[in-house]
Parts: sequence; C-alpha cells; structure tokens
Amino acid sequence: MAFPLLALVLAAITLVSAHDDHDHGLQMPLDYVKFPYQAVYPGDDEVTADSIFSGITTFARLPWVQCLGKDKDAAFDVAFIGAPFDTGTSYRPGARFGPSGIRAGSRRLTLYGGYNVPLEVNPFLSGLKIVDCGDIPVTPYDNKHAIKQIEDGHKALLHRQTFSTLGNDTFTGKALKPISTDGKNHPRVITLGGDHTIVLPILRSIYTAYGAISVIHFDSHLDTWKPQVFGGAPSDQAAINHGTYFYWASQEGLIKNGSSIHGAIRTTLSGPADYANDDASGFQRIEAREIDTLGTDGIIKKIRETVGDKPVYLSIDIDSIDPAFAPATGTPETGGWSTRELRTILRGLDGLHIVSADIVEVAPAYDTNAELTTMAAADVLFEVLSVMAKTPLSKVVD
Ligand SMILES: *[C@@H]1O[C@H](CO)[C@@H](O)[C@H](O)[C@H]1NC(C)=O
Ligand SMILES: *[C@@H]1O[C@H](CO)[C@@H](O)[C@H](O)[C@H]1NC(C)=O
Ligand SMILES: [Mn+2]
Repeated sequence: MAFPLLALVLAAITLVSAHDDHDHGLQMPLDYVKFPYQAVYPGDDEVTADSIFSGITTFARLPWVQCLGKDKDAAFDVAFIGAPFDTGTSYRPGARFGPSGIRAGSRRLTLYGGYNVPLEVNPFLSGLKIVDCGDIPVTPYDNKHAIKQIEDGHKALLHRQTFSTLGNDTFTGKALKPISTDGKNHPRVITLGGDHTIVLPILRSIYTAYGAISVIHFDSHLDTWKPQVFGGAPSDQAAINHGTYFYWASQEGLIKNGSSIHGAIRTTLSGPADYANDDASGFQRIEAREIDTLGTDGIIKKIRETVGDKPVYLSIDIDSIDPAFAPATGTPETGGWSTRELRTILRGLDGLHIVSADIVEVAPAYDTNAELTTMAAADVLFEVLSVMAKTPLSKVVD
C-alpha cells in the first residue's frame, strides 16, 4: 500500500513544479497587493479585481507590518491597529471580531485606486506611509490586564518615528512645528475595536503626546455614565466598561473640558441627571434628531465651533449609524443617522487636527450576509483617513 501512495505523491509534486513556470505557484503570496493597490501578480502594475478578494486581508489591502513584533523599528505616518476586546460590553458581545470584520469590509476600498471625490484627495497616494499593524494582543480573561495591553500597544505606535517629516507652510513658507505637547511629530493611529472601553487606555496613551485632548465622539450613547447606572461597581474592574470609560477619562483629566462634543445621541437615560453628569464630564451634545432641524451643515458647524483648531481625538461608535444601515453592534438604537449622513459630517471635519481615531462596537456576528455593517465601518474610516491625509499635525510658528 505504501508504494502506490508514494508514487502518487511524487507524481503530484512533479505536476506542481511543471506548472510553476506559468502560474507562479498554487498560493497567493501575502504581498500579492503592493502599496497602495497594484497587483504584483500575475503581472506587475496591474490593477486586477481578483487582487481585491484573494489572499490574506489587511485594512484596504495595505501592507502588513508587524509593528509590535519584528518590525518594531518601522516608521509610518498612519497605522491601523486592531484592539479585539469585548469583555466590557453590557448587552450583545462579539466586538472582539470587529478588527477582522472591518478588514473584510474594507477589501474593495482601493479597487479603483481610492480617490475621494468630494474631498479631492487619494489618501493612499498622498505620500503618507499607511500600514496595517495587525492586532494588539489582548487577553479575554482579565480586563485590567487587557486595558494595560491596549494602552501599551497604542503608546508603542504613537511614539514611533514618523515616515514623513513636516515640511514648510504652503502660504508663508515657514517651517511647520508639531502640535503635540512633547514637541515631537507623532504618527496617527486608527484603532479598530473592540468595544468602547478601549478608548480609556487609548486616551491615556494620547495624553502622553498631546496632554488633555478635545474629543469628537459619535455614538447613540453618552458613555460618561457613573458606574451606578451600570449595576454598580462590585469591583474596580466592573466599574470600567463601555458605558463608563469617558467618566473615568474625565476624572483622570484626559479630556479637555468644554471643547469636546458628542454627536448622534439618542439613548434613553436613567434620568435627567445623566445630562448634568455629562456636562460635568466636559462634553457638549448633538442629539441624533437634530439632523432634522440643523441638517448636516448645522451639525458640522456646531462641532467645528466646539473644537476650534485644537488637537482632537475622534471616536466613532458604529451605533451612531441607524441599525437599518449598521445592525451589527452591541447596543443598537433606532432613530440614528444614515451612513451617508455620518460620512458627510466626517468630511465636514476637513482641516481639523485629528491626531488619532477609532471605530468601535462592530460585532460582525449580527451583520447581514451582505456585510452591511463592516462595509459601513470601512467606508467611514476612508473618510477619516482622507481628512487626515489633507491636514498635517502641525502649526506655523513665527
Ligand atoms: C523650508 O524652509 C527653509 C527655510 O526656512 C528652507 O531652508 C528649506 O529648504 C525649506 N524646505 C522645503 C522642503 O521647502
Ligand atoms: C468642566 O467645566 C464645568 C463648567 O465650568 C464644570 O462644572 C465641571 O466640573 C468641569 N469638569 C471637569 C471634569 O473639570
Ligand atoms: Mn459607545
């Protein structure tokens, strides 16, 4: 029995090597799609549709760099990183699969090249080095440890050397200076959540480069709640969850008071005191329903007036979008914005100094087979990346 089997295996090997010459082997290599979108296989510089659905998936088919592993000296300007943490959620779990789901939803972003028509920019060809760093290793067994892992992972990327240097101001010709509090030029980190708890360790990391930061927060929920609203705090760990992380961030002095704002709020409350508590946490608010009276222009105006030209952190809960468009999330609320409306509002942030961003609460298990939610998440990040590509994190100093 052994003999014929061996012969069969040998025949198979011969067959494979005979085909090698024309079909380049049987498996797509990991670097099949080169930055930003050219396929190197089967012919160099070809943009091919199959390059979009083949191979191992990174965000927008960007190069995978092991920023927290063997490539820890690699320089970049924008890094996508996953934080697959969902043990701080109050209702449906599953956002630990958010990073991989969003990557799957992002595959087609660069099929035609990635030019953003309304913003008149192709972030992938803007000269910035944009990479996908994979995921921060996050334990599902110990929230305290996981939160520390996320802070350390984010900080490691935020304090990495930038690939591009700040040039001179286009109008004055004067040298541009970083807007950070430590005087350094930092790369931007776009985090794929994970439940919203991850923003507490991220803001701790941001503080090390920018001090207390203005926050633009799109969400149907306030997330400034005191732990009592979430069933009390039987342990220090239970007190930190996806509804209370902004309360703690505010207590720790990580959020700039008065120049931070929520958009798309529409949750029920424990009572009016929740808004008083939210005021004390330093936030202004835009209700989801205000889109009917203010329109997207009015909402953009209110956000811009609130944050001014200060460095800003952008946090996007996918549940800011109506569940008709983005059902796959932990705590869905009806009456939200359409994907088109949120994308318009994000483009309205053009020119703001967005130092880093995230999208959270994408739980792919509740998605439609058509990948509605993960595509919405990816497209929303495409607007954020485009806005970032147009505005360096710099100021002119006389
Ligand atoms: C920026 O301006 C300085 C003078 O302030 C000049 O020496 C330098 O060449 C300029 N750099 C670029 C990239 O234009
Ligand atoms: C923010 O400012 C408001 C109004 O001045 C104040 O009531 C509140 O205590 C401040 N919050 C923090 C966290 O400093
Ligand atoms: Mn949230």
